[in-house]
Amino acid sequence: MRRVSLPASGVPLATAIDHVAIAVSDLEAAIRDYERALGARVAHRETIAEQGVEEAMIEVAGSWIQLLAPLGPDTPVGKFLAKRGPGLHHVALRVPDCAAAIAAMRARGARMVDDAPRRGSRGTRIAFVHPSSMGGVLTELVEVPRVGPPRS
Ligand code: KFV
Ligand code: CO
Repeated sequence: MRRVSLPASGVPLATAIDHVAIAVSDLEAAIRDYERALGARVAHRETIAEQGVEEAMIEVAGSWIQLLAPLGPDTPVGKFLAKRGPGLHHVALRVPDCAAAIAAMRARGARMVDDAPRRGSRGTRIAFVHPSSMGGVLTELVEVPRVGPPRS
């Protein structure tokens, strides 16, 4: 088992906004809209079957906009779209160590969706914090691998 040491209280957990995720029903149409509006190109595409999503990543100022389309209706993004329609789905905060960030947030009373890191896109380790602890915004913790494949 990995040993986890809690960041001291008062030490910020997050080092950057890793990405802001937008739920869309038509990924190709959303890519066209975003590329035209921002004058940017999609830098990375990936299907993450465990999370029931297909993503397209657009780099913005050292961070990403993550366009997310559901793989089916009975997935987190599929249910979100049925209930609320397209829009902001989650904010992702970059952390140095996902397991340590989960432990620290739990110790501070946050309601975690994930008790252990899961596989995210780009080889990341991720965990979700429930929107009820974060002002109604689903929040993702992202540990970017220090070695390994490039980000895009
Ligand atoms: N933002 C804010 N509120 C949300 C929400 C969201 N994205 N999704 C659901 N809710 C609210 C929903 O409106 C409802 O509120 C309550 O949560 C339960 O919704 O006031 P209300 O009406 O009670 P349900 O029943 O529709 O959903 P539930 O089955 O409870 O699941 C909610 C939740 C957050 C636990 C689920 O969506 C989840 O496990 N999400 C984490 C996984 C995920 O979202 N994966 C897709 C992204 S993958 C990704 O970003 C990756 C792979 N990556 O690398 O970045
Ligand atoms: Co995400």
